[in-house]
Amino acid sequence: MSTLPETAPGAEALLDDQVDAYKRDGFVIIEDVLQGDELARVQTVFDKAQARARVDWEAGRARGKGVSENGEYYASGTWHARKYFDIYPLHLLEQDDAAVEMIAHPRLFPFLSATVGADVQAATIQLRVLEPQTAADAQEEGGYVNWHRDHSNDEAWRYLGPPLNTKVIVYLTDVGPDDGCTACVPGSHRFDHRPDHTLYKGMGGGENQATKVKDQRDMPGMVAATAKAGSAFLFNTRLWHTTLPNTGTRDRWCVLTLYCPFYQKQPGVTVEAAVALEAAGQLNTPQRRQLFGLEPMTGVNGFKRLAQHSGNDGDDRIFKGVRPPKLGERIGR
Ligand SMILES: O=C(O)CCC(=O)C(=O)O
Repeated sequence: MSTLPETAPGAEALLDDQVDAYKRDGFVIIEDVLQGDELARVQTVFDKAQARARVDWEAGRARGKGVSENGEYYASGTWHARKYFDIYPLHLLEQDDAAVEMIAHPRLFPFLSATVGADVQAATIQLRVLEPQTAADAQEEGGYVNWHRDHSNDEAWRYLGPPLNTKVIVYLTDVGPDDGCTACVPGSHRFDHRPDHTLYKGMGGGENQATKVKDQRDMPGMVAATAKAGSAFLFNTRLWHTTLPNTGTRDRWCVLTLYCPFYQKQPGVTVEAAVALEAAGQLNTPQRRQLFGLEPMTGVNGFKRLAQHSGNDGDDRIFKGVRPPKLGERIGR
């Protein structure tokens, strides 16, 4: 496990700068979240997990279907698609503690806490392999995902408080401008409208690319977020973003984790991972326990999970949707 000091010299000022940039631009890049041996360990287990998932993906693709026969990846809420596939998260996390640490990493946690809130936890965890495409394919279809924003329904949060969600993409391969690079429009999290995905190339389920007249790079104000392996792109999910074509020579590997407040429900795949990691004794720090959804670090759990519900209506925290005035404090009966 990494042992970064809780507050390294200058850490507070750096965090303030990052939060200011995030509010202004809608994203920040944190370099070298994973480095050295820690990065190598995560890359090694990612390679093993992707080799296993790839068999299903290729078999499905050969049959013209994107879903494995036993339905596992589909049923677990992950995806197989034409140009990329996702790995079932536990298949990575169970292999090496460094992968668990990546989700609750001390280089990410202060920022997540300062943006999403002190009760931040992980929602979706997607481990994605994006294949290279030919120049002709890139020309015709663009990158694997079109210009979009993930969420647009957090109006109240836009001006009044932290964003409901921060998404973090940790890259496990170097990503240059032609390697399936994520791109965004700085400040677009504050726009009232969405990007016009009918105009710009880039894949979106079932969309006809032939009618799209503009290249993804024609989007005004766009910047390409090139990154070294181990670095992370963290963004407000209202931010307009896309993925540019991967015309490089190798797969792009990344881990996309959506972070949310503790009161939100986690998807089944994350709960499955949390249960297995808890049984293996790996949720062994307050940060990990919170981020995997077991209990908030503040001690008292103001937002009990269904399994912890006493059956008493006065004990209900989830359905009333109430937040205590101060995290960790009980809500009055
Ligand atoms: O893979 C990427 O570069 C971006 C992924 C994305 O668009 C998303 O998670 O919403």
